Amino acid sequence: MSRIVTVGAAQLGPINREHSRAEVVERLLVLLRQAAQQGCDLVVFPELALTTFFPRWFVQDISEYDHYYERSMPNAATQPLFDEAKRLGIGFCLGYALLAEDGKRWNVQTLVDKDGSIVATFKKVHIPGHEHHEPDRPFQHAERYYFEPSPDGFGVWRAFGGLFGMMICNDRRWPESYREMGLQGVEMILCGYNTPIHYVPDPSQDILQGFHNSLVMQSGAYQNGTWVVGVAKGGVEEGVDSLGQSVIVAPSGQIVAQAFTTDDELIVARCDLDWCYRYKNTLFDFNRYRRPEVYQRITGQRGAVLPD
Ligand code: CDV
Repeated sequence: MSRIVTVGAAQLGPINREHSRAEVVERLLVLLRQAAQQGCDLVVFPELALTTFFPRWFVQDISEYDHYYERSMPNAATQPLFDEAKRLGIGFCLGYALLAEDGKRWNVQTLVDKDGSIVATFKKVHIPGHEHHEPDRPFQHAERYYFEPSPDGFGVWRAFGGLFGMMICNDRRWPESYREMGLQGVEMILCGYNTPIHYVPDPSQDILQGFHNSLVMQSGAYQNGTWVVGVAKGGVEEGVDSLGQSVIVAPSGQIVAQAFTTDDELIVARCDLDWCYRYKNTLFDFNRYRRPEVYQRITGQRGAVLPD
């Protein structure tokens, strides 16, 4: 038996602050059409795929940056993407900043089915960086100023003939993200990211960015018997160099496709969702082997508590 979902990871190169939504959507359409030509059922775009990664700058009055947020999805700027995807019969997953009606600000990804209907909108759970201006940094990572952490956690939804989950960028570094979805039977996790190469709090990690990127997604895939699709916005954006290396990872933990540029680039893989059960039904048979009764610290405490 096999259930094939052909997925495209549509990596983007830089988006600068002067690029309009229309210009960006035109780039997304090019990638969407390439994906359709290559037989994709679904194409995944990066985190904050409609704008530059604006948390690299701090503004005292947050409303000055309201133009970087969407008020609804779809909207006038993204309707052409929804229309073309529906015409081509291809689903997509799109990351963007959302300013909700109640004034809350979220970093989200929306999963859209082949008929143009919205499957789900996921809000980023782990918000990295800092809350306040840190003038000594060469660039800011003020995501904790611009976004709230999701109170909803990690859902899994039925779509494309399988079980789909989402996470956004920093979420991919945390084993809890994958396991929360693994415990709902996830078969494919979609993850957009923007990862600056230079990690200001500890530059010794700069050279390891690519290694850490694949390390976490490969282990998360394997330990939960799931496909993982990681999609970058890479390249030098407004002077900040960001990681490319978008990947499609099999439930074995093997990388089956990887981007080799840091620009707009589509990578494609035919993913058999039934391959997940080689892992879910054997080594990672959760029901048989997990020991939740001895894992209570995982939800009971946040930071490490050292022994006496
Ligand atoms: N956009 C991100 O979440 N970036 C983080 C950086 C700050 C480390 C990441 O985990 O890649």
